[in-house]
Amino acid sequence: MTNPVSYETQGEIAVIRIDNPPVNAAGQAVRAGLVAAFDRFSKAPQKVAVLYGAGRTFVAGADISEFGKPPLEPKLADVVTHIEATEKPIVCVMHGTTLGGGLEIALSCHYRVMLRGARLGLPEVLLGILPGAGGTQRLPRLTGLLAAAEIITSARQVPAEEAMELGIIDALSDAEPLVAGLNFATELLVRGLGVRRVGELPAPKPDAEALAALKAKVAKANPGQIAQVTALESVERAATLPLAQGLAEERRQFLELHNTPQRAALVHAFFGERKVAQLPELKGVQPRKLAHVGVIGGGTMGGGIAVASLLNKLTVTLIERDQPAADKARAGIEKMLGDSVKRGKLSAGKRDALLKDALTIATDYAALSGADVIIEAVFESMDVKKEVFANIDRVAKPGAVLATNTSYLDVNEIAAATSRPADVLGLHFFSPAHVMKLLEIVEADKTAPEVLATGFALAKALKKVPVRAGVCDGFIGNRILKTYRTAADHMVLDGASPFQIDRALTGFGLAMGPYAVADLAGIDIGYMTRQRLLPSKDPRERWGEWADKLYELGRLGRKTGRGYYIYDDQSPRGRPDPEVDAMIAEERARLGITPRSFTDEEIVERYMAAMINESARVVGEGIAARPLDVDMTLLFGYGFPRWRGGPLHYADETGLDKVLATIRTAAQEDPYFWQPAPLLEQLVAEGRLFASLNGE
Ligand code: T1G
Repeated sequence: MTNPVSYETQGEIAVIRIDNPPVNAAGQAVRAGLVAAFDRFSKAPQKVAVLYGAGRTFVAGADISEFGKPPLEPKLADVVTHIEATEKPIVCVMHGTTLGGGLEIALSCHYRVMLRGARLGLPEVLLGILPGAGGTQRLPRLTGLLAAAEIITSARQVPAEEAMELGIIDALSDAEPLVAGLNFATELLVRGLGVRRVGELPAPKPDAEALAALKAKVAKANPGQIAQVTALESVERAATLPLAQGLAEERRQFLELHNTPQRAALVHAFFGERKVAQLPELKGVQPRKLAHVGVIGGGTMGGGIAVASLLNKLTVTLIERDQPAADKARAGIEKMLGDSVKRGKLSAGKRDALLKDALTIATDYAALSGADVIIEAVFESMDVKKEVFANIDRVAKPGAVLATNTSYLDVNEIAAATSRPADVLGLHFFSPAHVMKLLEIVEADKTAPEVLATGFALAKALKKVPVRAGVCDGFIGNRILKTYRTAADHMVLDGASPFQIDRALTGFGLAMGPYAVADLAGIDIGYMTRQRLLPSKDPRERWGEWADKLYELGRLGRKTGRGYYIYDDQSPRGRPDPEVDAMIAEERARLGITPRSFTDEEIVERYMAAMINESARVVGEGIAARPLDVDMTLLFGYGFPRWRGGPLHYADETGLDKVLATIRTAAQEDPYFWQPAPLLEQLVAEGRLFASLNGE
């Protein structure tokens, strides 16, 4: 392998360049290369060294793909100590995103120049670890404890100008990285300045009160996670321990965190988030042109899709059925864009320009003739969708991609309503469509590869996390949701309360429990699903009717102030309702069920077993291409905690035999619902993990 760290000289200046695309990650070869380069510099006649990165960024961190594997020498922690100890001055140039170990390398250099527009940060906590190469000890020596603790626990990327104000860098530059470095080095030579080690700066002042307040805030914002608070405590020690001891403690805790399931889950999420967009079968397939999006239906979903498109530089033509509906749709879009302005994400001028130049709202399908992709977001009814697609077929230009935003209907049947089923696919957005990251891209039987690739290209343009799904009722996410929600309903029938279930699951880390989610989405949605599935219901299926009664009573959730919970001034986020308990008790009596108690652990175990089992079916049937596709679906669309990696990563972590045992135990009470997924049984029999199906 060629050495990614090169060494050249320009007169009295040594130029050390890291060239390890795409992001100059500090893998083993870079680390070894840095040690060799600085050893060479120490012995060379050059008086000052410039360290910079080739390509789009200085080092964006340690090489995450080395995590969880046997450590390779030299360790970054030792490399930075080695760099800092150099007896001649070193200038580091930071461009792009200097993150994690990259910033730690920069902090071990004696001077730092940063390009305007560049950013820096220590995002390690997002991977379940803390900065392990001096970040928690050196950064506070430059910024003070509180600023360093805030940067590290928030993982945010600090803009160059702010880095300058905080004293993290010595100069800002508008030049190219190498030129910026050479200019600064020349100045050092002229002024005769020598080494200036961050590690030798006085320790930052203790700030117990402010840090305690920050710690409480951080713990509250990251429930269940350990890295943030551990990192903060490490920063705190910079005030009390000498550098060497502080570094040793940091290292100890880094290794501890590195060995946790949280770290493994977060690294799985990091790579999963990127891998979902890379379907092996789409390698080399060119997407079609994508500049003009047509949207049919200007309700919440259609409006959200239009806003997402507008915010990402696409032109939008939206169709509504008549002028009043078109006016309403425009008002909805204006409001959503207005909210972006309020949140500081969009300037008022830009909003006005988008509304004037990039958005057309029409009532005639003919206006769609120029659209590259047409997304239907009308009422969820097969007859309505078929009619809409027949209309689209008449006006869409040849080669336009035709998409349905259905959340469960058969995309094959919809495609058959057109003369060009190869151009049709599902694009299942999640509400609100301009906010939620997940996009299920549904491949129907006849969808052409370049049409699927266009779906992925659209997701990229909209900055969404795309997951390919096959056709079935509910695709990946809603199909799995229906199953785990059913498991929860069964536990309620058997003796748990909705409140206990939600509490147990939020304790596990879910953003919300299933009943709080149902109240938010509207109880009518679950009701409609049950009504739709009623005709195909198996006689062996357990079916509690109490939830339907809520619907019949007009208790539709938050929007009516009552659902599973009561929402009012006293409890804006909901409180349990004795009336609901009474309805459940009545239902149990009707069914002859003697309620039993459930522990929170048992609730989590069963709920997760149901989720994992259905996920295994979804993978086994090819509805999801890989286990990681299911994991990312749940992470980005269903509030599953990132630090648990997704249901199938969690299953691997828990032990598949244990999950299967839970299913078999539950099957003794209800053999119909708890049928083990063949794929789960197979993996257990072969002693393999879901991860073995994720590919390279
Ligand atoms: N290691 C390995 N691969 C990485 C990587 C990294 N640090 N960062 C990015 N990649 C890969 C990524 O998988 C993708 O690959 C390609 O680069 C482009 O990334 C001791 C232990 C830098 C802001 O957490 O935040 O230092 O999918 O698509 O949108 O204390 O990547 O093309 O095959 O995301 O332009 C701390 C993580 C590490 C930074 C660029 N650093 N990376 O975003 O491109 S821990 C991080 C990012 C550490 C020390 C500790 C972003 C980015 P592929 P991309 P992008």
